[in-house]
Amino acid sequence: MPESWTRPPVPALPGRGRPPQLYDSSSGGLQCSRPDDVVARLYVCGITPYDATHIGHANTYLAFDTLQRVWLDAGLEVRYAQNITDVDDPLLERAIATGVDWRQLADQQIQLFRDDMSALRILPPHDYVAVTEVIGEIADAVATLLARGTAYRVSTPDAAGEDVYFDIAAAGRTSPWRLGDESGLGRDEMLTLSSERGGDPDRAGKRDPLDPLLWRAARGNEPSWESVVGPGRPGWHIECSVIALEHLGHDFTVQGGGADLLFPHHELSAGHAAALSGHPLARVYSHAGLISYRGEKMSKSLGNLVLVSELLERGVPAAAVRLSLLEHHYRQEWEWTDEGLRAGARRLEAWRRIPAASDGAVATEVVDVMRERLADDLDTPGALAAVDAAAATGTDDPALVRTAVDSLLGIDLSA
Ligand code: 5CA
Ligand code: ZN
Repeated sequence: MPESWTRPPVPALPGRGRPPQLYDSSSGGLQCSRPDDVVARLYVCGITPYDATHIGHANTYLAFDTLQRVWLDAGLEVRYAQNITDVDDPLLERAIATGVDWRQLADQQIQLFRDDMSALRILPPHDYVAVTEVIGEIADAVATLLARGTAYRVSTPDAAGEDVYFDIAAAGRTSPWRLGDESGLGRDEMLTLSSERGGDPDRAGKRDPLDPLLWRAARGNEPSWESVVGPGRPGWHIECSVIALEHLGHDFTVQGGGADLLFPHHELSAGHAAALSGHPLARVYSHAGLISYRGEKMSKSLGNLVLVSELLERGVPAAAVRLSLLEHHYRQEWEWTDEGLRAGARRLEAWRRIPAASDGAVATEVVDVMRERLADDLDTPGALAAVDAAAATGTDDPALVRTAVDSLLGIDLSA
């Protein structure tokens, strides 16, 4: 397993917060994220390693970092798993377009991502799993789905091999999962999103245009592995189902990612997992809003990227980047601006000088408000406002406020 990255210390606060209510895409409302036992289990979809780490990526991982901090403050333990999509079409296409070996590109970008996550003091996953490490396990899962009749083979266009597809209708009959339960989307919207986001609704020979690829038979110069289902490589959604089930089990507490993953990726990885385990994948399906830049979603394909590493190279403090993201609620969709970054830097300076004032804000009350706001669907703007007020009036215990800022918001004001 690749190393994840440096774990920042999380200081304990006096007293205890509570597990947050979280917006759940599946039920369309708030759900309590309290696990049945003392361990909260979290899976967040990791990067496809090229064009890392842009501000959109950072915002999504920061949202689930905040969730973990609130869980820890509630006295829970956290088990956190994340994948790396280190073999997939977009990565291979980028490697070819730039004349770089795909493995080298992936390794270099994974290292950059780790360094950026460390600098931003994002809590690392306990299990950080690259797809290329678990090809055998994924092929076994595809073989199981074939044996159960929830997958089928389709000849490749040159008839030299067979791809394997997931049978959505069969899975809907034989598992607790139903297409649409997570995203709530209608079929037409699903078809549009499927073709925009890596699916192939027009592929001939499929039982349903929405059936997703589980295994891509070896072709030409593409990387491929020998396996129980023939030579090839995994489809996209199955990697997250297999890695999540292996490291977290089924019915885990929260499945997370950016809102662009709601459909098809999260809906279908939940479908694969349910067809394999007979149980729902997770309790809560949580999605962070997408960040845009210059009028469009920040994305690799559009090329309108603001990279964390470039900001850090320019001398911007990582804590200022963090604050400029936390100023927005994690589900909000918003546009990155230089002014927003400057506001984060100003706030950081003000927070570093929170004055002692016996008639100022009562620090224990500041902590209570921060806890209350974060328990309400991770309302970071509300938590920031409580600290802003203390910074403006001073507080009877600046050290306690600084500890709360470190523990709950991940910002070390002494640094
Ligand atoms: N490897 C897959 C997930 S299995 C993937 O989506 N990789 S990614 O590199 O494209 O994105 C990594 C994470 O950042 C995902 O959770 C994705 O939803 C999120 N993300 C990507 N673009 C943005 C954006 N503009 N704003 C917020 N989050 C984003
Ligand atoms: Zn994923």
